[in-house]
Amino acid sequence: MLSTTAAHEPVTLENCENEPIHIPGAIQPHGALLALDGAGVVLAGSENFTAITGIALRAGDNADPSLLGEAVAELLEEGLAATGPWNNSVETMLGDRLFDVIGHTQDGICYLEFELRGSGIASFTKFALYAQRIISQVQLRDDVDLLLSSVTDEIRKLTGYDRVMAYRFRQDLSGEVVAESRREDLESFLGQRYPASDIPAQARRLYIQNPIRMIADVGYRGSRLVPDINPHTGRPFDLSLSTLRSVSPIHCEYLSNMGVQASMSVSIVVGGKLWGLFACHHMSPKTLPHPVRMSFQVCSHVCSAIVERLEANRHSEELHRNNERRVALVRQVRESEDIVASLAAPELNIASILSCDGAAVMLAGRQQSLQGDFARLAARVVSVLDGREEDIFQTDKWDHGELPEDARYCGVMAVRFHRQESGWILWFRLEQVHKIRWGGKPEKTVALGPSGARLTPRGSFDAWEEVVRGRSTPWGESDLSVAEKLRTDMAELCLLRAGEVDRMRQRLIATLGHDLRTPLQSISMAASMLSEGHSRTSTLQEHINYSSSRMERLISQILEMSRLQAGSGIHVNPVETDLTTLVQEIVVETNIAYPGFQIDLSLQPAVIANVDPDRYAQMAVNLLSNARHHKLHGSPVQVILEQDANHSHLRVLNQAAQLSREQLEGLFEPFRQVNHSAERNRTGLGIGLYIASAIAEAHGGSIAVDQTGAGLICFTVSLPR
Ligand code: BLA
Repeated sequence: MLSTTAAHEPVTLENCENEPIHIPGAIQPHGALLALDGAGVVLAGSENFTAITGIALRAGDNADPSLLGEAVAELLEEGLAATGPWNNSVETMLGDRLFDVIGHTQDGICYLEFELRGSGIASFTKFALYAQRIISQVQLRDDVDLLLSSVTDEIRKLTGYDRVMAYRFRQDLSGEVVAESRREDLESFLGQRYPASDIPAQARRLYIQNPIRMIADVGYRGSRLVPDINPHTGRPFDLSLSTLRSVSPIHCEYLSNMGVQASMSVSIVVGGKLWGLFACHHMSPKTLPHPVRMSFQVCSHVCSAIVERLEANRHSEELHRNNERRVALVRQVRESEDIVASLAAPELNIASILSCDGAAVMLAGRQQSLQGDFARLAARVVSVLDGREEDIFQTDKWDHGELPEDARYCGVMAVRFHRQESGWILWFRLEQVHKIRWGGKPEKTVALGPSGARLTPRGSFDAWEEVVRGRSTPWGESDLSVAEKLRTDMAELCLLRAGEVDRMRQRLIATLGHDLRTPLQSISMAASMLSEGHSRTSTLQEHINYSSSRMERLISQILEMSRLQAGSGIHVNPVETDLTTLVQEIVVETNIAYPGFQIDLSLQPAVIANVDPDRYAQMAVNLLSNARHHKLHGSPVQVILEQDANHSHLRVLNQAAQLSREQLEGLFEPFRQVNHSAERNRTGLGIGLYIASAIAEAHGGSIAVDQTGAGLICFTVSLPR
């Protein structure tokens, strides 16, 4: 065996991937090779060329048709005439022996490879029939694993290898034997894992260019190309597409450590990427004739196409399902003022759009968790991610280090949708302790191998079980795609809201200028009267108190408003509250503040619910204030409190001017009253109902308005108890 690295630095643990396997300068000796330039002049031939083919041709000779025989001469002529990439083959007798002559072009060089057809090969009709059967069978399968296992069975019948495996690459490029058909006396490799470095990157890349690799006898002595440098270019010959290419000696060593004498593999390419391999082993030397290899390749192609279809179907079904939920979630958020609360709403939320064991949303210092309390975990993750550039992050092995109780959540996916306000959506997955059956201990060792003191592939392939901790189920492509899309949607929504906030702010400033002027004027007037020694001090005091509390109310509404508009919502602290008493107190206070304002009460006794009492009071006050301003002159306001199994209902009714449906719907939008109410609400900004609806929403409840034909308008707040 030749060391393919003779002209290069020796292969070590570090440079395994640097071995230039495409330019070994030699071929396997079960065939012979000729490289010709565009004029049909021999650039190089394998040392064994004449011995194998009986044709006397050397570098520098013109490839005379009379020497090559008619069939090969025609093949060569076709190859030389080809303008683009070309390959073809013929079956021909050279002397008294049957050959497959396989031609291809690369970099303007025409390569002819002569493979001796062994004796005792069954009729090719049989192989064609096998291939046909495999293809018709695989088309019926709708499950990738079943498909691969029936194909490995059939391929073993087709090719006669002792072991045929379907080897599937995982995300980390390690591989797993997912289907196997083997000679009965051989131990099974099914389910075993092999590290990525067993098939280094350049070897994987080569599979995309050239789907087949056959090693006829791992103990071979390679046959050199003479010369091994192209005299026209001064560069070695690129044998990437050759069928006889001499393979990596390290890999041969690996196979013989496994007890394997001959191997063959065919790539399974899905979506342009190397998805897996059919890998065959034989315990004695074995050459698979070119036509059978081609049947194998066709089967593998069909199989790849079906795997691609099945995977694409699965992927698109999953994506479709998750996307539908995502679209609904975004709609829900769009219709709500409170981004955080609506992303974490009870029914439809971030945890329902992809599979996870918990989720959290953070925005402007607010946090809400789903399926557990993730406040601390989320804060920690975000503190790490906030400093980074990227807006999307995922891992299946987050190391929580000093937070042992959180360490179980090692799957983290995070998307940032708001940079300034640190808006993040996070999903968590629990640790999945699992076992991997490695085909031998995955460490590489440096030892004295047949090719000297250097890295040797491991000598033992005894299955070795590794218990993997600190890992979750990895996030899949469709998880990532849904998360990415949600991020974009939310970022857009925030941008849109920012624009709205800007417009709102301008209107607010204009309104403020007007509304704050009145109480300010009263105060300064009262103050100047006081300083002039006015006698009715108590009335003036009252005046000042009234005006400054109005200002306070305006200012607190503005603050509330800007928080709501920033999307950070209203924060509530629910505690068990006696609503009957609370509403009663509010009504009494209102009566004191507005003598003559008639309120008819109908309160069900002992309505108890989990609410934030301050917020609830604020909401009730806003509703009463709205009723007071818009009721028809002289008509009373009715307040009803009742409950059913799950909800408390607060109703505020008053007789009012008939409103259109559109006006009714607009009542909860800020500033609407400013726009179309003739009689301006002179004490507020017209955002009382807007805030009331945000409070109801923050409690997980709702607010509704209705008007009967008789003009009776009814606001109903329903909160879960
Ligand atoms: C190539 N390694 C390969 C190939 C396979 C494997 C299938 C393709 C060639 C072939 O079909 O034989 C790996 N074979 C496996 C595995 C199983 C199997 C995992 O049967 C499991 C049952 N390999 C090493 C180390 C190096 C290495 C340490 O273990 C490098 C220092 C290299 N493997 C290596 C190289 C090739 C290879 C360079 C390409 C061989 C070539 O095409 O020249």
